[in-house]
Amino acid sequence: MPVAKPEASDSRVIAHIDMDCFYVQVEQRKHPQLRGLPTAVVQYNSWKGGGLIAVSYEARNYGVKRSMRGDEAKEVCPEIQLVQVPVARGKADLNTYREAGSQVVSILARRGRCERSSIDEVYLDLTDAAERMLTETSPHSLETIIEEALKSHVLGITSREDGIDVKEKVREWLCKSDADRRDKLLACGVLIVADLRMQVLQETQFTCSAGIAHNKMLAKLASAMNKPAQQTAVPFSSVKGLLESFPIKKMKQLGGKLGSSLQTDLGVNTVGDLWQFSEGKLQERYGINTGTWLWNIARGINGEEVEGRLLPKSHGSGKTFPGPRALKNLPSVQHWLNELCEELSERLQSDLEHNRRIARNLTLHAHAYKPNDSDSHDKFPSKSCALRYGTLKIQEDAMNLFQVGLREFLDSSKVTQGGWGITGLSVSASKIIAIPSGTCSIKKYFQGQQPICSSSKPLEDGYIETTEHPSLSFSGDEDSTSVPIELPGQEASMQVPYFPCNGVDFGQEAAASTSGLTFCVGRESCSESNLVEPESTLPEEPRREPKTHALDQQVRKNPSVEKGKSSSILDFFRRADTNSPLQKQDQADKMQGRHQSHRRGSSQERETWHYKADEIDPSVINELPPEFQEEVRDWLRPLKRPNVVKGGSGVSIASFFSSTNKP
Ligand code: TTP
Repeated sequence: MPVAKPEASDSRVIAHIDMDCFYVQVEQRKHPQLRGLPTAVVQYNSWKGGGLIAVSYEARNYGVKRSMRGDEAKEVCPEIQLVQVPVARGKADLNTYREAGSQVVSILARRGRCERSSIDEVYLDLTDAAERMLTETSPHSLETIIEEALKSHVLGITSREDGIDVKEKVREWLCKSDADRRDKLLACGVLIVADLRMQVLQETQFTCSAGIAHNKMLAKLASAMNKPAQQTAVPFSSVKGLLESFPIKKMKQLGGKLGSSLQTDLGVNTVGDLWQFSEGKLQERYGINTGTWLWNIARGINGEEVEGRLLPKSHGSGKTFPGPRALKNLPSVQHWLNELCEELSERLQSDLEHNRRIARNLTLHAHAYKPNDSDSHDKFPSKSCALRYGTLKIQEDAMNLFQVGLREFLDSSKVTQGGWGITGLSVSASKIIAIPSGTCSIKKYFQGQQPICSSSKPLEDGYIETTEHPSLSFSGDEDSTSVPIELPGQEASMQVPYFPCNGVDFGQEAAASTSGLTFCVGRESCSESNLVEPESTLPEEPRREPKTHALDQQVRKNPSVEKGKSSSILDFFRRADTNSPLQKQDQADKMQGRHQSHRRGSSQERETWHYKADEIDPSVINELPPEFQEEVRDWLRPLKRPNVVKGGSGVSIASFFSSTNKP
């Protein structure tokens, strides 16, 4: 029987942390009276008491399951507390849960490279921290080991039959001075994770479970083995025992067709069953890559790195329309797409403001059926295009994508003939990148702002056909598109009514965007009335209440700005850059002939540049003439970030988790 070949990665220490019944815990923190009670979070829809999406462990003890509806849960557990998931725009609003997840991530990231893999799951690479601990304070030299670490499950070392001796066995294993180096490192990982979990509990009031192993795959398997509020370690010597009887379909990426093929074609039901097949045989059957991958995972070999990523890889907003709620016409699709895009746009804006990140790709996914068509198993094709910032643009592009997908799905242009239904819609923003901070020249920064224009025209049948569109390239493959970026903020100069200005006015614009700077050069004084753009021709600004912003306050405190000194700064930029974004925008508008009606009147009177203060690298300010440097530095003063909420004082994680609610 083949044995796992030791690899360099065997000496890594990887942890997978998974929050326990996460949404329930978030709700219980909000409503402390629910702590310890059987509780479930339900989707807002009220049919049969709503669908359960998270179930507390107390409720699980009564037999309540996630697949149940609220009414069913009440039957098996009459005292269950059902909490509705927050709703916004007619759909579940997950922001509270996302923020709670971020709070946890910020704590876990203290000890090693951290990858946020879902709303409530994180991988940590603790190799460096474990090596440091082994050198400086090796477990065998410690006088006391924290209680939480002693309660760990160590596969192959502890078992239920061990009874009260378990902690002693764990202590021995943790402190074994002649252990294999890999086990010593793992023992350090166990101590570090126990400590981190205690910190999470104390600072957030949330419990979590963890797996500690030599790679991501094993750590993930282990974290689910003992829940809630416990941790499980997988020493190298226990890998074989863990995998031997592990159901093949429960392995990551084997829940679908590949796993089914292994079962039906090769008679493989557990990971151990795979051991009889050579790598060559598996390659012959499934191709070189998949064959090797299967051979490796059967032996617990997985070299996948923990990516250093604290923020999500993408943003998405979706909604399902089951049964009779299916969307059956374009106006209803448009309505819901607008809602989803508005949410997506808000999240993109927040990501930009808080994390200086922009997304470059917009994708539309849908689930659809064709009741009048015998071939109703066709999938609605996902469609992608370059992401343009601004709620209206995202809405417009998403609708275009939907219509392209629908045509393909229906395989004709009979979109108006009905006979289709949409049971799920989602929009997502991906290919997220950090805004480069090393702008090598402030002039280059300003020159780099390229406007990108789009056009679409209504067709006679009432649908939008995308015309030549430099930023729209349709593709079913999210990763295949390489597109120009329309930087956020470019549309903003056309979004809100301008205030009269003679020099610089930051009032309304800065208030509308938490980090926006508008440079407004007056050629002659402007009146408010001729600066307000007709709503019908303008892209829409996300609906926000104007608020006073640090930048705004700063400008008000700095009379030199109001006296028009900044128009000289702009003169400086304009002299330096005859190909300014403003001029490019004008040229683009002329070429496109768009917004003529509202721009004609205003562009003769003033020009507007809009930049995100956050995007300007402070180091380039030295390139400005000295008289402007201080002023610009003031504008770019960092904004305050909210503090992490602290709370909770549990001493032991298990003692925090009620165990008195068994039926
Ligand atoms: P999970 O981690 O799958 O589950 P959980 O945290 O509720 O419970 P466990 O202790 O067993 O890990 O999901 C995390 C959250 O994601 C969950 O609290 C609610 C939400 N969720 C859904 O909204 N729909 C779903 O289908 C699933 C699986 C989760």
